[in-house]
Amino acid sequence: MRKKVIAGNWKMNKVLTEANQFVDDVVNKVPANDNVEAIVCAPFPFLTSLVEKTKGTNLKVSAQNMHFEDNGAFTGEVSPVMLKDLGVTHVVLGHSERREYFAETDETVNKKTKAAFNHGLTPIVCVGETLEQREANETKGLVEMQVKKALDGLSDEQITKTIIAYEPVWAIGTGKTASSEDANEVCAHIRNVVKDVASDAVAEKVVIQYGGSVKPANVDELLSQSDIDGALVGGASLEADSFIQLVEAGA
Ligand code: G2H
Repeated sequence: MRKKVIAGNWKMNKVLTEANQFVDDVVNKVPANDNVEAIVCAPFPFLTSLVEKTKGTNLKVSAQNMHFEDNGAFTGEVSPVMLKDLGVTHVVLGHSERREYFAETDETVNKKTKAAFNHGLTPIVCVGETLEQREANETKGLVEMQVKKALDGLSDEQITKTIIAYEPVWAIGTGKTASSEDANEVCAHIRNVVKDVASDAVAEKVVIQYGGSVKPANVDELLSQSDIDGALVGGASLEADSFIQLVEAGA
């Protein structure tokens, strides 16, 4: 049985006091069982504090992006070495907002995924189609290409540990959720792609999340699907109560 991974992606929200308060509110409510893993994906300035607060608890802390180089003349960037040194465990890579506004490409996502593993970080790799691509019937082909490029050159062991988040761009922050059947169909397709590039055994183990307007009201239905192993949640992860409801749904 694959565990459910619930990750709250705060995006560019909160200030430090709010971030600290959120973790204080939820940290002891995360169920201590192997069925669910709970992660907060926080902005860089909060990571040190949140790692400190979550030490020895069941709540993990993720960054929302990083550069692929270890260090050097890259003004404004944050490296995997820095994240690992802080005690961060996960990093979101290739989110559609990074692809759209910050020129993230499949090539940089692949470099970052490799860099994450080189430094012992677990990547949460985001893929997904735009509305135009969905309407042109390109969803599966596009997602397949994104997954193949992101995982290119990784070992089977690394692919097993990668978390893949399927986030249809048209469902992000719009209140529109893919139907659970549609979301599951694409997640199942992603699992088949993993079979192709790795093996049946790897595909059976890899965690595939759905993201895009997930909330307490629709999470049960999404998580009940055969190939949806968790959720990457934006808006509904900002409030402590709502985040904990989502985590409990996965437990
Ligand atoms: C998709 C998701 C979190 P939201 O971006 O990554 O955000 O739940 O607000 O659609």
